[in-house]
Amino acid sequence: MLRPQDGPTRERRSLAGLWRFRLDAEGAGRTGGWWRSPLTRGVDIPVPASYNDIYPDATVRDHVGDAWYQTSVWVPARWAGQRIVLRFDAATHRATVWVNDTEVAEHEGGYTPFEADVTAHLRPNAENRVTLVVNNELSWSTIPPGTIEQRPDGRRVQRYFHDFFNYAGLHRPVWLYTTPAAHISDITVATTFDDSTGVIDYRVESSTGEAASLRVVLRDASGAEVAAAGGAVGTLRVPDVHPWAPGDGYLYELEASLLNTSGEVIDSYQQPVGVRTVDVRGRQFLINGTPFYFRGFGKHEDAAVRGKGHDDVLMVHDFALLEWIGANSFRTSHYPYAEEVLDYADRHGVVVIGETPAVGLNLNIGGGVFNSGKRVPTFSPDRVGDDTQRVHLQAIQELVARDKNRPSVVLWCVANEPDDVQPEARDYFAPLAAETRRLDPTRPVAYANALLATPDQCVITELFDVVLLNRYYGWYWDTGDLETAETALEAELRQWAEMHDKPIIITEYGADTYPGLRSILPSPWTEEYQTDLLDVYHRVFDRVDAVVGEHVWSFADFATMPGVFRVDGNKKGVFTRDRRPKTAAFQLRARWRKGE
Ligand code: GCB
Repeated sequence: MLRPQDGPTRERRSLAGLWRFRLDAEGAGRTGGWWRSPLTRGVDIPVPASYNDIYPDATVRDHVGDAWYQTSVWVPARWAGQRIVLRFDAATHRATVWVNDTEVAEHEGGYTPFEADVTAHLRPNAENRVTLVVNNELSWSTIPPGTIEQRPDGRRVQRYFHDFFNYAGLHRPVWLYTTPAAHISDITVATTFDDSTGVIDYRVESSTGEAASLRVVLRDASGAEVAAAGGAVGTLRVPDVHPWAPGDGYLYELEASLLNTSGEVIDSYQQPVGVRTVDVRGRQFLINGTPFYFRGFGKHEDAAVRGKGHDDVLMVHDFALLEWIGANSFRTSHYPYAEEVLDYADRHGVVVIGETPAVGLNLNIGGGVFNSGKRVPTFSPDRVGDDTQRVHLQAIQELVARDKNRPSVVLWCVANEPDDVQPEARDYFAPLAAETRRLDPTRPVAYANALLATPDQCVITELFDVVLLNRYYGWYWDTGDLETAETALEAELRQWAEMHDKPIIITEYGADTYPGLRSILPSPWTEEYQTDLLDVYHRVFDRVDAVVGEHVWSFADFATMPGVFRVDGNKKGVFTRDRRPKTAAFQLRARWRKGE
């Protein structure tokens, strides 16, 4: 699915702003037809944003069920005769959409875009009503999964197994955009090198099939044409190519044009292209044939008031902090991030591990904390089963479809900390790994492993290309004892390297830290304990060759569901939630920018 863009044949309009909003815990709107008339009894709600924290009202924050959004939009007369598309960059976790009185779209999954051709349902030169009902319930057949508890007073409470707040709503931009009736519908590029020549295989899909002809032109960053070709599928060669590389987000622009029989342009689309390769060789992770070492963080889309609402201000600030601290990469834990974030990473040479929303598929971990005692099976027909797998597969397909052309994305992470000890995990994950590779043969595939599955116990590592480890020695294990942590971590990493000849990226390590809490003695939650723990891990990483990356958990403090292990959220941030540095920020900066 192509993103909306302005151009000679296309126009887009953002529907950001204040919409009408009404909670509907009883589901009355679906039977009562709330899309048919103005939501008069609603309140104002900003789009994009999570709705949970906008009003100081626990019924809004903890709402479970449907929530209605409505706006009206003027469709200009000049759009008559164009194809008009309504696109939601995300609706968390599922939505149904109406334009005026007609249902136009339904979508499952909270972090990937969906759209509908609404040409037949909009009136040009008139106000049109757009209504959406978004539902935030998590169950065994959703990704991420969850369960709903009924309290004695009748309230429904959402439970889930992941460690971040279940924010919901319209987190990302909403667009109305036009294309010509005959239009380009998708573009796929894959890049390699032939010595210093960049080789770009492209495929352009259009609504006309073979009926019209296609032409592609590639321009460099100065706008100069460097290659051109005809046909829907082909190869462009760029002598003395300027590669896309970490720290050097050089992008070419591929212009695809759909031509009618007289050679006139019917539709055109500009697709940025970064020329780079990614390979896993032995224990190395190579970008453009050069070993790459990941320095950075697992992040969240999370901020006060906005929740998971995309905000350009915070996004640019976060990227500026990544640069300040010397990070070269991050993981979109634990869901695909807004496309604006990936655009920025592409343009600035920041490396990304793209993750699906498959988090919490492990009943032996609850809210980020390990359960003690007997193991509980996760994969079974009445828990994480076929329905979950089908939705998981859809989440992978939509993520790859969305981000396949992005040079910044170098690795797909299909799940975070699933139960990878239970034997049934293999049957669950084998088709998912295979399908990810089929959809995108150009990128390695991985999942993030939790400490419950050491290399001798894990049943799915063989299915994947890279070992991603989330490790909390000295925190959840051997709390307060960093000497034991150091020995245990090193022993385990060496075991991984011996048993699986694959690169290892530590995708999480860290300690909750209350800013301003200080201690001379090793004391969890203090700023010193966080820096001491990071030091321990860094010493070990530097001794184990197979480690090709370190992503601290987490970039910034973030909201979680309430819990006795959480003080106003998860405090493992190197920055606070409002992006002030803890002592660890300066320590990481010294390590990651050493020698500059
Ligand atoms: C993990 C999870 C992450 C949690 C973190 C923690 O292993 O992947 O989502 O937030 O631990 O802080 O417990």
